[in-house]
Amino acid sequence: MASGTLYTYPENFRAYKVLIAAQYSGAQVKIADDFVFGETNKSEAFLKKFPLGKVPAFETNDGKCITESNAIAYYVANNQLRGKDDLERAEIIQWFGFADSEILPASCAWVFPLLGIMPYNKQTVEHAKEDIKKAMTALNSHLLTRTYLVGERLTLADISVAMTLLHLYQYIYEPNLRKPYQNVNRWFQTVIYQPESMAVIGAFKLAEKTLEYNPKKFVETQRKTSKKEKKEKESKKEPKEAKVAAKKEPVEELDPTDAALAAEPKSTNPFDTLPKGTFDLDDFKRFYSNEDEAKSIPYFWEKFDPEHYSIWLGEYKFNNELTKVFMSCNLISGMYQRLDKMRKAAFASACLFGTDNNSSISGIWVWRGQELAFTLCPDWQVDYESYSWTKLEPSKDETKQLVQQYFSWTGTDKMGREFNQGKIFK
Ligand SMILES: N[C@@H](CCC(=O)N[C@@H](CS)C(=O)NCC(=O)O)C(=O)O
Repeated sequence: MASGTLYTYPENFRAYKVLIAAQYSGAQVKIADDFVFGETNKSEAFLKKFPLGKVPAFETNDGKCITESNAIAYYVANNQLRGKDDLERAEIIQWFGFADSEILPASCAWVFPLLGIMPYNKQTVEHAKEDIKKAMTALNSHLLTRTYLVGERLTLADISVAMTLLHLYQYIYEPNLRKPYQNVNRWFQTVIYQPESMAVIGAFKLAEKTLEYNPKKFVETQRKTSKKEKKEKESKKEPKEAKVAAKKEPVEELDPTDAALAAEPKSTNPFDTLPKGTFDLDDFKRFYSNEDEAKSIPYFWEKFDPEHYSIWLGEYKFNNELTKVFMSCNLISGMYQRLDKMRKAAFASACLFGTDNNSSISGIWVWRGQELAFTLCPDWQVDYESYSWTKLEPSKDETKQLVQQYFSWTGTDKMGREFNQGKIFK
């Protein structure tokens, strides 16, 4: 029977696969004492045995080393878990691949920002949700007529897929979100409430509410990580005497809120990560404010840097719901306020065409970068989905005309409504 030492940090869903399999088989799996993630697995001794420095990692009592959680689980499992024939064994490998490729990357992309481990990017999260939906729908159909994923008994396929879904059921799938996947829900609960699973993960609780995104959490995680890295660097560099002296000085702990706020102006404007190019937007804004459009529009084209900036037409999607002109103007001002941090590298002229109960909103936007800027920051995502966004080709005459019209507040909208009011975002 298999026996050996498992290296892992606590509550690692990958290690759970191994530990549950061992509960079924009776394999003697000892969890390594004093394991410190980021330290033990980066030590020379560990890397000698497991060159990637990843966990879980398993060392048999006679010194053989195995990595990859599915492989370790297979090693410590019994025949029932491994499948009764070649077909079942192939199917189990198929479900390992399904868990690792179809569920895991998308689950991490969705869950990790909520846990503050990764920054939030709306587009990535929306993609992840779509991917998970596809995987869950397929899984749900497969389980319509089956109790377990492979054959008639619980196998490693069930353990591996269920553990990979653990975070989703723990942090995301509140009752409404999990409702479309009744077969998966039933099966998942069958797997996790087996005595062998409960001996490892305890009494698992399905999410009652989806965890909410808190941007400060990520900043705080970053702060802790960089503080830890800094400490490590310092402790590597410093002579012993200096270390002893430093110990006497208490390290000042920043309040997380202060840390989040303090970090903001320096490092959290997403535009800071994009190359500046040659277009001095502040200079253009000044010129535009002080000069007539007859001068400022040619000035714009003279200075505009198409490699590092892009031009967009934003058109409000719900014009038929617009009533009073002043209310529509408030809609634009409100959006500008919410996008305050975007001013740093963006400029816009939004216009309201028409009159009360018959109007439309649209605008020309210019910002640093070639992508839709709103996706760069969760704070910028309140309004943008109410608009359709068209990227304009700067060299085209059509673009020149639109810039001319919107920057000089003239003309009509597509329906022939006359220009009424304009607002500049600068
Ligand atoms: N495919 C591997 C993935 C292992 C893995 O990525 N482990 C992470 C923690 S859960 C790790 O040790 N990361 C440390 C590192 O990348 O340096 C498995 O299933 O065991």
